Amino acid sequence: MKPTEFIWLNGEFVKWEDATVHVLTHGLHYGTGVFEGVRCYDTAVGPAIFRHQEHLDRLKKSSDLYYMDIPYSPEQLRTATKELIARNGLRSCYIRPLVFRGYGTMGLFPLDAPVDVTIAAWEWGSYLGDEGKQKGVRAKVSSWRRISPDSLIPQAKASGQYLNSILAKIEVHKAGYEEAILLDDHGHVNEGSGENIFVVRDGVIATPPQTASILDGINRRSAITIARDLGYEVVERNIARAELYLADEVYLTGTAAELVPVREVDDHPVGTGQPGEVTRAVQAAFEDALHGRTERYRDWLDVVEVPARIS
Ligand code: PPE
Repeated sequence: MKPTEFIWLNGEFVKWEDATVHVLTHGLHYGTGVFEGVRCYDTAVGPAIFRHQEHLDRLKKSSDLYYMDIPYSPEQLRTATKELIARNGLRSCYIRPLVFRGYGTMGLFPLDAPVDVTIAAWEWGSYLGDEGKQKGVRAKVSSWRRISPDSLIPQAKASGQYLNSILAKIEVHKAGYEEAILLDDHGHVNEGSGENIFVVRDGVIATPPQTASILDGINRRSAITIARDLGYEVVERNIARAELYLADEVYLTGTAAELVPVREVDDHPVGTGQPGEVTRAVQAAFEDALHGRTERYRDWLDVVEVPARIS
């Protein structure tokens, strides 16, 4: 991780190394936090945050679902994020807002614990590697099922819920694969450990529906819009595990990962074993949108005003 100068913590810009918490912080013990992963790109109109408002809205919804009142409005967080990027002199970065139960009480009743908020931003390259983005990654179906809606809230981006993704990630990593694919409690294909999933068969793109236990990915939505704008048919439906092996193409989307082709699942090559035509077309248009190169998706960008450097 490449440190920057400042982190925003409860309304103030503090030095990176001073953004610390007490060891008895509630969220550290019970995972009582919600977060976002957001990216900012260096575009022709300046550093621009991709679909910032949607990320702020999801942060608010995740917080509400876990009964945490964020003591700042989405607009205040939006302004703070932009100022953080400018103050750190960043042009492109990954942004991590986190809302968590802080220090003061212990035990499972959390409503008396304070709610702390922090935003960090730093340069973070390709999540699954540059080569993965180009040539595709090798994935394995994890033996861990995606969290069930009977036990947690899959649509919330909550810290504690990520222990599920972490178990899946460790399992496949130890087995020599780059990414995990999780099935849901019905045995349907659900997600990657930190990405939504798309399967292409006979030119039609399919992705698990909102009624599955997916995280409602912002890049999932963008990739659906882009694929439809390119003229592809996109359907939201349940996907059987075997379809991963029979698919012509498979790809993943997420903020950290962006759009990554999957070239193998469980040692079966996907299609030709190389990123296919549909994946390449959607990936190229998606990259253009992220980097602000497409007028049509210009309103997905929240441009950061960078002050002239004072020397
Ligand atoms: N599913 C999960 C479980 C998930 O964590 C993410 C994002 C997605 C789908 C895609 O959502 P979206 O980014 O809105 O398109 N994962 C974040 C955290 C990754 C991490 O390692 O931390 C991310 O990509 O920022």
